[in-house]
Amino acid sequence: FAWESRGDYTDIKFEVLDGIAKITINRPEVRNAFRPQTLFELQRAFEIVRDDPALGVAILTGEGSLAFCSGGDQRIRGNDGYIGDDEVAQHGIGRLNVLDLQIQIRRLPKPVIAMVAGYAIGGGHVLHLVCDLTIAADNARFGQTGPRVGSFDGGYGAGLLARTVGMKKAKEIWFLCRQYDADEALRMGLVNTVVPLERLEAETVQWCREILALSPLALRLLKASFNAADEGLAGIQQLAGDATMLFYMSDEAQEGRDAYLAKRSPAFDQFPRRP
Ligand code: 1HA
Repeated sequence: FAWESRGDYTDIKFEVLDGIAKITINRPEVRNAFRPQTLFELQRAFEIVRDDPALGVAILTGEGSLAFCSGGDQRIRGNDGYIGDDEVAQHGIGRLNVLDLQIQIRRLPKPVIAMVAGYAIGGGHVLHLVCDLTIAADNARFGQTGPRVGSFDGGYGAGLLARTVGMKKAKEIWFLCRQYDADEALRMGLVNTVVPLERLEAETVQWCREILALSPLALRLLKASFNAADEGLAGIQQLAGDATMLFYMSDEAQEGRDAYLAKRSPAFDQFPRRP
């Protein structure tokens, strides 16, 4: 595929093609483990995906075929989080900023597909989990390691996993820290499909193209609806925000605005009180 590179990043690659954004974690020497900088760059890229009306779907992936992402870079894990080289880190303060990225992916009003070759492990496993769909290569391996390395993600990592594969299986995954191959992941509903490694990108792009042929607003409202109950008031806020956007597009809402600006009483009588 003729991906067109966008922006200037050190830890990721951001590319686009015909309405598809491809965001690649680019630290293959550590199985695409992330550091704070990686996550800041991912957030910047996803912000662009959200804001660019020409982009309708995003792929999140890892560089190379050995790993999607192996979670937090344990070499720079301090005693309170992951320590980068930014201003905050100069004070010896660590971050857990993958949590911000998780929320951003969940809230992004466009579908996000995890394209997984090799390991999706630890915090990297949670990243595929928060994506809307996951397409796995036949060499993919999934698992959590938290209790082995002294960590846990009791938020989406635990709760969303239980909603995805069921409570018993989610507890097994977290309590035993085993690895699961692509077929096992497919059987437990953790991924949408499994394809030969050499077909991974072609298949993922095909799924993206099918999505791009569909109504953007319908997809947006569906994603918000799927997530709303689990997000509590923030989920209701997102859905209600979409309702507000649609309402703004109506004559009725525009009458309210126009009347205010014209300093006259709004003429809402012309609009039906619907059953
Ligand atoms: O739980 C959280 C959080 C929870 C709440 C809030 C925020 C959180 C943020 C992060 C996390 C976490 O991600 S905790 C979990 C951290 N990750 C892990 O425990 C996975 C560690 N890695 C592995 O288990 C394995 O490397 C692997 C199964 C992914 C791949 O195994 P493989 O193919 O045998 O390769 P391996 O030789 O182990 O790794 C290749 C190189 O990459 C090694 O470096 P080298 O010896 O060549 O110098 C290895 O050390 C490095 N590497 C791999 N993963 C990481 C890593 N280096 C740093 N951090 C890593 N995560």
